[in-house]
Amino acid sequence: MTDETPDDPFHHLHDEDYARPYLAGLATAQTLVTLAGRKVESLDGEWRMTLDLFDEGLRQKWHALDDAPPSQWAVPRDYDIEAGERVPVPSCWNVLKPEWTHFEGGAWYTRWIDWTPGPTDERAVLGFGGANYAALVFLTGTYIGRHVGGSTPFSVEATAHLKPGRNRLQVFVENRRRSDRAPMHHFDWFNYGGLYREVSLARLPPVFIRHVSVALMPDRRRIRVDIALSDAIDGEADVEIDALALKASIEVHAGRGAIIVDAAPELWSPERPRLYDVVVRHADDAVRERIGFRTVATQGTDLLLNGRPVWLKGVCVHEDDLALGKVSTEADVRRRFRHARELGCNFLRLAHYPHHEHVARIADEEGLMLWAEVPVYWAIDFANPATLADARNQLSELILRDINRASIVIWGVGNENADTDARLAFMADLAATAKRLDPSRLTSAACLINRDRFTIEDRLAGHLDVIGVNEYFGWYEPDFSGLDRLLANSSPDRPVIVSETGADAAHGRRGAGRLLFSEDWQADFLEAQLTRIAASDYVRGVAVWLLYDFRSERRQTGFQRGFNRKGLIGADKETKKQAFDAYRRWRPPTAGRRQD
Ligand code: GCB
Repeated sequence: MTDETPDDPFHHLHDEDYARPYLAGLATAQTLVTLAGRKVESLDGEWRMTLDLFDEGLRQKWHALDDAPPSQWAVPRDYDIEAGERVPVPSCWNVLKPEWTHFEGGAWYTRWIDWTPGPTDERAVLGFGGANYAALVFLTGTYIGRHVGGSTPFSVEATAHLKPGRNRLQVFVENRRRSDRAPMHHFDWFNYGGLYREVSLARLPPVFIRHVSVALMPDRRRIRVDIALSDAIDGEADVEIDALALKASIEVHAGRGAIIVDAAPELWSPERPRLYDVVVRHADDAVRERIGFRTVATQGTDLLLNGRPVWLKGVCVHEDDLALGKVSTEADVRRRFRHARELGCNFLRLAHYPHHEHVARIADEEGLMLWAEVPVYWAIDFANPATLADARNQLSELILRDINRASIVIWGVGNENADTDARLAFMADLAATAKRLDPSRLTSAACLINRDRFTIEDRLAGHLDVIGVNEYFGWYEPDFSGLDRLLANSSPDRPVIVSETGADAAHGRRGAGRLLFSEDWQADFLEAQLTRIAASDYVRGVAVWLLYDFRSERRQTGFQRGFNRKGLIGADKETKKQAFDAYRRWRPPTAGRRQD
């Protein structure tokens, strides 16, 4: 990929086609290398960052400038790496300086890599955990790849571009809200920007393992192992699970191989989240993972975990932090899970986009079940093929990243999207994509309610395993009669999860009755909701909206002040509201207690 600067120094002022050189080299699920279970060099730490509201760096090709200090410039410049701010990576710029809080635009991140070449045929891959929303990657002046989609990982091969010694890595990250993106420009959370997840560099052999998937078959007596290599070669790989005395070789054709082997692992469950050490090898490459084995399925309106009916008592959570924005530390994830456990939950819905990779890893260890989803939220540009390609790619990257996580039981393909033909085709495509990439899990989405007939009614439901329903009767609607009618009128042929219900409460606001934004009404509302939900004979789970208050610019009353206040706990992640206790006391129906 070359991008030569024309001789005319003012060419960039009139060139609105400036993004053209950066269209090639799109990193997708096809080019993703799962770096889990490998040794990598971390590129986190201090980087330089320069905001770029006008895409000026792309217009002027800032990446092509050398590192010379201003004293050595022959002509003036508009960019000087050293004049950039020192910022930590991962981070979101919105929380680093008050004047950057609402910045929506681009930013240039720069750091240097000292490269000592390894064996001649070694390959080097840069791994990015997440950059919101789009990113362009440059190595010492050369454009080497880009990515779109704000919450999924991507890989860019750097083999041909790394030189012995000092290399300059630059990433241009851009978080504009646009109608053709997923999410589009209107959503109920905060639009954090930046290189907000880990960056790493992996040294890999000439042919390396791109992905591995190890899953229990529905009969729970066999394990299926799939392997995908970087190159379409024939050969042999092997899998080893010591604790099961399992060792098998896998024939690889054109870079892909699969094997099904007899095995009777102890099953992973919330009560006993047993994990096994699994090693998959190909030539000099090895991927090591800790994997739990379980099955999830539906039968009529039942949800089955390991063949047994299960009821999901859950809570939704956003990736949002007063100090860190969208950065999730391990301590933050563990706190989330501690609070979920305190509530007696066995389930979390990770709203409304893929959360950090370690969330599902820790949930595997701690025995929590997860719903993970893509931000196909509200009024997506459903008729736009590029938007579909983006959403499908985000879903594929999420699935490839987390395919070995027992905790994830549901892939969510969307949330509250208006019922049009274009939307049905778009989301049915996503549901089919999820099934194709991962037949071992269930699909769902927050579906629609017919508000004339008060029934759960959505043409998409036929394409999903589980029907999600977000409903706020008693909050956005003045009473619960709509919920009573909805539950009585609907007769779904598959399990329903109330994928959201909740009410706002400003901490400390007290009062009797339906006093909006009071802690008391939030708690009373929840109790009224849960009593009705528990009495239904087809609802198999609820995910209360939500664990913590979170930033949302749509919410500007005195009670909200830029926050959605439906948290059972405040935005400080400490101050519990009355409703926390109400939900903690509530016991879900016994799974399998049903009238059908
Ligand atoms: C919803 C949305 C969620 C909002 C929530 C609310 O239905 O799915 O993203 O934040 O309602 O608080 O209104």
